Amino acid sequence: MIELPNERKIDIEPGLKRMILIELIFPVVLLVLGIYHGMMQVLYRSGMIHTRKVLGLEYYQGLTLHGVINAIVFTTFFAVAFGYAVIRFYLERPLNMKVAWLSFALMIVGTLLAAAAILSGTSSVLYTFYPPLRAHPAFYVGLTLVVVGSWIAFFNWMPAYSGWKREHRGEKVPLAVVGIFAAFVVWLIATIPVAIEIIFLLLPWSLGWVATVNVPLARMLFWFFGHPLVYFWLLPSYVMYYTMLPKLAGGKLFSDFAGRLTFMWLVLYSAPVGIHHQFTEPGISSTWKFVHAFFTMLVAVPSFATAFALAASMEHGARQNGGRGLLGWWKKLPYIDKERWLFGYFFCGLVIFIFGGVTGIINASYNLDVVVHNTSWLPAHFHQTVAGPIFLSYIAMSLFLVVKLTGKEIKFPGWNVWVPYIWTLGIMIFSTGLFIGGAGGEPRRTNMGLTYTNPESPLYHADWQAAKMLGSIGGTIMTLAALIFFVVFFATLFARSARAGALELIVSEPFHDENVRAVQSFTPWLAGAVLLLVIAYAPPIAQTLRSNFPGAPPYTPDSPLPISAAKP
Ligand code: HAS
Repeated sequence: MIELPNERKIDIEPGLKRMILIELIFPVVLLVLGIYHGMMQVLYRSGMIHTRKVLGLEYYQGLTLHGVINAIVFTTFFAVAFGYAVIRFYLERPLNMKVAWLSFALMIVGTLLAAAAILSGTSSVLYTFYPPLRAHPAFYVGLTLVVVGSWIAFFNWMPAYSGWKREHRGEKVPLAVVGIFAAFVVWLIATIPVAIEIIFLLLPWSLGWVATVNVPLARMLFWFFGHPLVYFWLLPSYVMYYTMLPKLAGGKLFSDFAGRLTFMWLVLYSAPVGIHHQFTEPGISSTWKFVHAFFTMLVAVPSFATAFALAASMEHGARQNGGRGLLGWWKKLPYIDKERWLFGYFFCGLVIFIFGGVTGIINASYNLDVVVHNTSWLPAHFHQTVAGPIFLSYIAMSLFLVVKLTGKEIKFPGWNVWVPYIWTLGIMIFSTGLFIGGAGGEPRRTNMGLTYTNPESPLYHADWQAAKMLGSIGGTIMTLAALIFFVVFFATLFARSARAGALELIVSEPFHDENVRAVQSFTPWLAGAVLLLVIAYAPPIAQTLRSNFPGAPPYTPDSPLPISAAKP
């Protein structure tokens, strides 16, 4: 691989290098299983697989594994590993390795506990673990350990951050570090309510200490976590986009301020929006649904700003590469380039995100959401977000860091450059199918797939069949792209090192290096976030606590539902 100008490398402690590598490789290994179960979903829903058992797993069990591995384990491990790389690289200060290994151990033990609970068939509760679906206590304890482990990693970076600030008074903290801190501030805000949900509601219920659970309260606490969670996923991708994409395109970051504002804005607005997942939930008044819908529109603003800032940065790069004319410069970007292969992954993620973003705005509009809520429209939206920019940038950066840290050469570089394009083709076809089906009322999760596709069944829906087929074709293409990626990743991993490994990141210089003090400190944004959270959540939580909902006993989704019972 040739080196890009301004690529900087530093030698890091062998222990830290080893830990970052394991934190990158372990979730990619699990991802093989996660992607496999994604493929099984589309085949099952299309009616091509005529059994509810896949690899010995029931439908909801496989879906739980798919969601938990891809959306929770892979993302959290990557965010921590990438966080370590960014903090160590930019702040150039040693980190406490004992604390780092403690965080690592908790995350690994937590993952194994949750995996064992899912594989035992006792915890098919999906990645949202909504009650009245009840999991084995090991599932909740496992997820809690993963979260606590990631908190400890974040706390470990704080002394390095404050030490750097002390030594560099008056200087701006590097943009990438601000982005990683924003991600983990959002994560901390998000995980406190879900910790309360697990410790006070789900765990005692799962242990049998109480017979029923307060479902509306549990769901509200879950979405208090669930929406900031998506910005926790997005922020590391934005760090890559703002700090690496411009350089890969051949130019500079159009505006440093745009990046800082985006990160701070997401700290402010990521959390007071969770009720937009609950527009159809009884027991929450329309006032609070409106307040959360309003804040949701505000949380989309930095992504619009990002779209313009990144397009301008790419234009700058393309013009440096000789691009001319109003639109002619688009031809001068390194779309298929074995040296700047990261560009293709980042660019494809952005293209997918245009559609994921637009459909997010649709979901945020109450009247439109009631049409698509709980239909297959939703997985289409979230695959164009979490499986678009996030997945592509995370797998790309995992490969990039493995290559740099081990000093290996990428195997099959000619295949590697096509992965993001094949994935994009697949995801666009897949999502189109799911959008069409969802607009026609096709449910998002169902183990009744066979009956929907069987013309003999009273539940047969002729108008969903084309949509299901599109979903399966797209899903198969996505799996093909993932397979190629796995071949490249593991072949590279097992290859011989070509040189000594070092920590390297691509660093874009700013074109406009604005010095706006308002975006240089977390404190006012964090204070604003707490205030908005109190405004947005105190009244609806009080409302839910006052309401007299009966508690719910547990329900197991994979308990056999006789097909005949579905006859009208
Ligand atoms: Fe969402 C549901 C609203 C963003 C993930 N979302 C979900 C769920 C997930 C998810 C997982 O209001 C399902 C949860 C479940 O299981 O039930 N979402 C939004 C809004 C945004 C948004 C307003 N979502 C995300 C992101 C996610 C994510 C990001 C993952 C990381 N979402 C909702 C709502 C629901 C929902 C409702 C609940 C619905 C229901 O009924 O349950 C916004 O943040 C989106 C803003 C984004 C943009 C796009 C900017 C575009 C960019 C690309 C520029 C491209 C360039 C390339 C430069 C405005 C930055 C140019 C190239 C060319 C070729 C032109």
